[in-house]
Amino acid sequence: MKNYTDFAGIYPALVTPFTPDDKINFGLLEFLVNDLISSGVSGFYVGGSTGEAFLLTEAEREELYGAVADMAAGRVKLIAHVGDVSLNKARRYARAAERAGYDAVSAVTPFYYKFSEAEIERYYTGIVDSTGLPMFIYYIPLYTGTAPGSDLLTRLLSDDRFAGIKFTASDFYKLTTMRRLFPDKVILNGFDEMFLSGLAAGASGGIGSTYNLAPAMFIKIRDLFLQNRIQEAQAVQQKVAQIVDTLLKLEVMPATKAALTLKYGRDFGSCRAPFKSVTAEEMKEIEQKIMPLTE
Ligand code: MN9
Repeated sequence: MKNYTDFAGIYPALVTPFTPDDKINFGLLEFLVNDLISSGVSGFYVGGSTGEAFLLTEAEREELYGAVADMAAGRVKLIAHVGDVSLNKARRYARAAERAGYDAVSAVTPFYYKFSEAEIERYYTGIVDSTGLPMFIYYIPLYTGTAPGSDLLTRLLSDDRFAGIKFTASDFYKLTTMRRLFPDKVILNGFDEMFLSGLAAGASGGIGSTYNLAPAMFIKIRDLFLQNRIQEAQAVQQKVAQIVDTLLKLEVMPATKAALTLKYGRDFGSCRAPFKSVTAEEMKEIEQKIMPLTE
């Protein structure tokens, strides 16, 4: 079995900043990428839920992969999220990521239609057949409405081309089982507010939206966990949970961008419609409740 443990680590699910005229703000993205790399992140998860993948055009999504690869310039690992409801589109995105020099791809399960597990299997094997890149299954039943069972996950992960799972769920029993069955694969925790719990269940790191804003807190939680300093890790995790409380209350995607705008004093823009815009009053709430907690 191929060993993927060098993918362990901390990966911001990169936001996609937009200009006031709704174009990708590549200048600001480069600034963010550089700042996060200097904070010590292990890599980036590009074009995921947080990156508003499904609100980008096909051309924008492919351009984004190439742009982030140029910005990162080999300094950190890169995982491209290539998931789509269409297998053919997902394959095209995967090929674009491979051309851009990515280390791995990842994909949500195909959504909207009630695809059978056989169809989901066809989708994942279809994507991995289209490139030489390893795959991280993006397990996020809350958004896709689909929770591939342990049997399907086991079948997929038994294939050497599967590197692991981006596990965005609180079913830590399942995470524990996958960890036991596949010690050489990498499970990356998805819910930031439960990061430490994910590590305790066997995750080797995480991918998250809040990492854009407070990368050091996640690096610290993982370092403390690895040093068995659990109470100190819990204290940082408690602060993260409070940050996420406010982000969830105000809506995670728009509120995360608004917090970045406050943090850097540069305009990350709104999320694309139909996402809401953050009001001045909500901005104040972010400033008062989130910013003092970030480290
Ligand atoms: O990438 C993110 N999940 C989604 C992972 O965007 C669906 C998380 O970082 C959450 O945004 C965060 C808040 O629930 O944990």
